[in-house]
Amino acid sequence: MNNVVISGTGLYQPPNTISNAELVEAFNRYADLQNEQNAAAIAAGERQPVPHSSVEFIEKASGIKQRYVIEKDGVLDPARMYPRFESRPDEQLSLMAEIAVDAAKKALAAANKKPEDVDAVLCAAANMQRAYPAMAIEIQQALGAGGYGFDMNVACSSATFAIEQAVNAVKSGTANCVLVVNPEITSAHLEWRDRDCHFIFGDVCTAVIIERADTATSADQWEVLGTKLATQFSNNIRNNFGFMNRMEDSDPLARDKTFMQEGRKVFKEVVPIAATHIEGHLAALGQEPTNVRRFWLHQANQGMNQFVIKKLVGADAGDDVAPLILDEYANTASAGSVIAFHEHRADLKSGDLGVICSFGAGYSVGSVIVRKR
Ligand code: CO8
Repeated sequence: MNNVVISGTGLYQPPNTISNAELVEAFNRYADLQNEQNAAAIAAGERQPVPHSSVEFIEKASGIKQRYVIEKDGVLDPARMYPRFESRPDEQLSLMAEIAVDAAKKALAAANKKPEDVDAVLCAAANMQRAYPAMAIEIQQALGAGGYGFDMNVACSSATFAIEQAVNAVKSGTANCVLVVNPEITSAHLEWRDRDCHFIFGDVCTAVIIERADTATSADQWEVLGTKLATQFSNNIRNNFGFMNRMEDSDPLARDKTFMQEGRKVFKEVVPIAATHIEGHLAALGQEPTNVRRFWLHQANQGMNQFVIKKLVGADAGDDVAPLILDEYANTASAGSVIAFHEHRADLKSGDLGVICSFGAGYSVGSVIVRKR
């Protein structure tokens, strides 16, 4: 069995930001427009008016202050309220592959690796742009990597679940160097017209290089001590968009064809699942939560992360223990914990222990325990 390290990470950051103020302003214009158009039905009590959103609510309930998006104008157009993407010819790189290639090149440079050193590409994200051919194979070709590639989806836990596949492949010797990419174009599957969730998500792509410890040459290496995955079925986060919709004669624009959640139930149910999972994983490796120098947690809600850390170490989570990136990026589905790891690890010292942990739809939870070399 080979020892395995994470030897580099990369981040694609979209060119546009939307502040809460801009988002709320556009949403409230949309609400006013709807209410004007439906004034008679509202006055007759046949329809409820669309209520206004508020910056104060968003910041207090979630901790999110802004989000990055690939396309901004369509989202902020009250007559549209979703991004504008142009369809591309089959010969052109798809949008998911394009942002993944950008993040992958940065991760390869950080890991001191060439594309031809990579012998597996895993494209792991909460939604895929198409069914086939796999985006991972498109990315493999665009980079000039070897070996094989495949797509996989475990919603918000896609990145940690892919890291486990990569770690096992390298450990067993079926691959030497694996690229995991997480292109999350969440703006395309968020319902921007729903006040309860319009503020939640942002676009981004992360990339991680996982390789044999004896081939790693980068200055910043993280030994993977263990990975642990778990799932438990729940309908509380759901999206019914899929290839069967047409055959079912269901409306492709119906509310259930984009992200839906029972946010409060998710909050309550997922916090104990995540805390128990991390504690169990650390215990299996003979470690206590208080031995962990840093937790890079899933970035869905500031309060959720505070509760998870309180359950684990019995204290409030400062940024030094569990850094937050969701104020800047919002929830980026599977990429959130990887962005936190990417941006908040430079100050750790050799021997320091860290936990990367995702949790979300499924339910799913995945943890990766690492030690700085
Ligand atoms: N402005 C003003 N008021 C609002 C707004 C708003 N924008 N939204 C809701 N309100 C109101 C509600 O109507 C409600 O009013 P009332 O009390 O009169 O009924 C009140 O505010 C409170 O509403 P909530 O109970 O919904 O508020 P919460 O405090 O629960 O906060 C959150 C809502 C922020 C959504 C919170 O519940 C949360 O973050 N929960 C956890 C969610 C989570 O972790 N989800 C994981 C999802 S991500 C994932 O797994 C990946 C999925 C795949 C990716 C999909 C990409 C698109």
